[in-house]
Amino acid sequence: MANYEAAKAAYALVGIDTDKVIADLKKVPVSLHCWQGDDVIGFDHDGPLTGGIQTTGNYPGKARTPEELFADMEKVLELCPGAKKINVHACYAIFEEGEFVDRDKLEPKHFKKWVEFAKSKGMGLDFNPTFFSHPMADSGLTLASPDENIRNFWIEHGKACIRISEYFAEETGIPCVMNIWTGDGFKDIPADRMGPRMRYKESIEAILSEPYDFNKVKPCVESKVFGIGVEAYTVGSAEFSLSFAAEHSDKCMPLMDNGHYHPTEVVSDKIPALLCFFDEIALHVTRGIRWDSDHVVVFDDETKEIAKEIVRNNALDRVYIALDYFDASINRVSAWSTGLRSFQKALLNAMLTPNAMLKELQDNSEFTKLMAMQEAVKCLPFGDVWEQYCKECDVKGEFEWFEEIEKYEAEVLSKRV
Ligand code: RNT
Ligand code: ZN
Repeated sequence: MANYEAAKAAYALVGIDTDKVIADLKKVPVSLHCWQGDDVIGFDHDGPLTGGIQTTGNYPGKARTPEELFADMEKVLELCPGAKKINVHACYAIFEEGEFVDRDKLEPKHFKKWVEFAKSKGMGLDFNPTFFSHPMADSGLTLASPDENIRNFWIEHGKACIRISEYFAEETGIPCVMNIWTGDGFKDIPADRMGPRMRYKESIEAILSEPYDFNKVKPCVESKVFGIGVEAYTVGSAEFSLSFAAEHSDKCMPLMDNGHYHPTEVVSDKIPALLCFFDEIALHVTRGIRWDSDHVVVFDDETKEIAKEIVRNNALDRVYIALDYFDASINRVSAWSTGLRSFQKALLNAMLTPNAMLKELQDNSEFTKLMAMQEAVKCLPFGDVWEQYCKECDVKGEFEWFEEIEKYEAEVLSKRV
């Protein structure tokens, strides 16, 4: 408490009201991806994860059933401060005993348990059609396939997902972001790069022809540079996806995943570029080490910079923030919580930055002082405000929450054999 009072005074000197920042941050939703809990497997198939993405590691205790996944997510929610949404993938459909329908036939009722879970916590839901880990995706092409049957199957899946997204929005009263990502591409040099892209364009347009209210359902297209086994060519490249979203900005938006660019490109710089043209954009926050490795998000420089670009451009209500990482080599509940807590820290750090003062220095070309002040800001007592934020959110502090993980592992996860 004394620490917080001292921190509050230190921030007041640079014009920041820490009480207001804490109150404001409590309202910013971050979407928590359900797929960290079971290595992106889901409940509708027995096969492996495909589509150019991979989890590595074999840490014991992964969730095998909806009940286990819900229990694990509940633990994460309890350990992390701030407002949350839950991000569900279509392969996490929950069927009745003995029931099964394929992805093109999914209905809202298959996600009723997700709605109940979200409603019980006052949270919204986001959604994703699953265009991978399925026999109809085995050729490496789904919406871009030259085979009309395959394309139509996946178009029907996309349309079903729009209906499910609308159901989520209506049930929770909170808009549902529905992200379209496929791993469509080729391992080696293609003979035709444009044909698949034209088919992809028409297929996504066909999905978006399903009627929906854009105030409730927010479809996005996620671009990518390459995937494992799909190194030479990706249909939904950056230029393709951005152009698609621009041409259809009345009914969809672009989604940037910060693992999906060349290693020296940064999404933090792309956020303000896109905000000049799009009313709303969406993000997948991840941490790529050398490639789109989807390591757990930590409180590192680029994560901080991403949050800063959202906050200092006053775009907290224009950027839909979702997490997207999966580590199977460590305790999954801890991985989940570390990532969410880290992004919360990045948001808090951005909101505690004297952005107006720094901007003025830039606009006045006072670059020497700007550098000195940016370094000085790094020494403000951020940690004390973070502890206060956790306390106000009824969540354990930085050196306490891990005890809960150890307890949960001993009592719950280790018994899953
Ligand atoms: C893959 C994309 C995509 C997936 C999820 C599971 O590279 O980032 O968003 O991670 O759909
Ligand atoms: Zn992603």
